[in-house]
Amino acid sequence: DPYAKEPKRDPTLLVRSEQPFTAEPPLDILAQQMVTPTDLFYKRNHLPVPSPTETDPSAYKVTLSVEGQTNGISIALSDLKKLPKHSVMSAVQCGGNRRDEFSTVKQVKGGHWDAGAISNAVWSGALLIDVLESIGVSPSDPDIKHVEFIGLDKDPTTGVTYAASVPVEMALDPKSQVLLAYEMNDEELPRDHGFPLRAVVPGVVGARNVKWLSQIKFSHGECDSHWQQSDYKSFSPSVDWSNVDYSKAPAIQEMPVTSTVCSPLHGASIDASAQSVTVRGYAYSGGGRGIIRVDVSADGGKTWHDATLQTPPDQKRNQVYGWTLWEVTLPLPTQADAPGDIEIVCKAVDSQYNVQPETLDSIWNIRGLLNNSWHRITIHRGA
Ligand code: MTE
Ligand code: MO
Repeated sequence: DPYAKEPKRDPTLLVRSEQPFTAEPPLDILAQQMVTPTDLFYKRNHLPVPSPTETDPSAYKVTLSVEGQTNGISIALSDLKKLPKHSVMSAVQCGGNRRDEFSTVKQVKGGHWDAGAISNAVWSGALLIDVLESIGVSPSDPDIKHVEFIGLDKDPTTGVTYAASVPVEMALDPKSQVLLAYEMNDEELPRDHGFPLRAVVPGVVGARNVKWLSQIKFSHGECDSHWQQSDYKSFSPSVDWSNVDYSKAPAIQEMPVTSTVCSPLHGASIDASAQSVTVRGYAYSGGGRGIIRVDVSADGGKTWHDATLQTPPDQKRNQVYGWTLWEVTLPLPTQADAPGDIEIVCKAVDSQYNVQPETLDSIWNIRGLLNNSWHRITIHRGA
């Protein structure tokens, strides 16, 4: 049984799949802290977690190669740890976060996700650019266009390994702070998050943050894995499984601006006489774009209230990789105007004034990816 040696997990997590393991934290807990406690960080494995023998840190190494240049140079984990330790706060978000909402429009294919397939952590490790310098590899050849990250986790039937790539100019830009991370929130990486080493690509969709990292390849072409070529791409709402052409869409990298109401929870009841409610949530945008505003409405978007933002500390403009938490005391419509259910809506604005689309059906796509439409929840006035 390839799943016999899976790690223990926190029972607070809402499990979306047991094998491979996929789980998200309850939203009201998720938005309580800037840094998500490691046990509660969402988990998305496509394959069994590699065994402790395969990931023995004393023998662990990662191989680097440049297409047309080297046969590969291996660096031991212990040597990576001798390089300067760099830390970056970065949210990781799955491209399928908020997938379940799409099914209210039309069925989508993919695992279940509410809005908790995102979490925020401080990652520490060696900068990819420092690693290259330390071994004297410089992929300056203009034909090198991509960096492939290859994991150790294997499909038990096909033997296929998880892998993904990012554009090379982004990976080598010092502002990107691409890390070979061996720590998460100041502790060694847990098994579910890639122990003992993972790629952290700040500002980029979860799928490229390859866990159990074993090889890095500088290549002419993009990674040819299923997850790069035939998944994690989005299409027009009119494209269906009979006419989809995966070669026509680019792989998702930076994700669009999004926000979510995390508390109260959808379906919660409030006091019948309440005149306001405290609403909290997260907001995030990819590519290092910070959040400059979150608007919240209790009347379907006729009137909006500015939330107070808690932005990630010490991050420079266009290098804002952590998420933003927000909170607002939202005045409620009178009982005469809204006697029963109240809909709460939020939308965020990022530093480049990108905004979220209002409707879900306008961005519907077959795999249910990139749902950044206005987030809506309903609460009830108590009896
Ligand atoms: N890396 C490996 N080796 N195997 C995987 O299945 N899943 C990817 C990415 N890296 C995956 C991986 C996906 S789709 C996501 S969303 C993130 O890891 C999830 O990271 P987390 O489990 O640390 O939250
Ligand atoms: Mo993902």
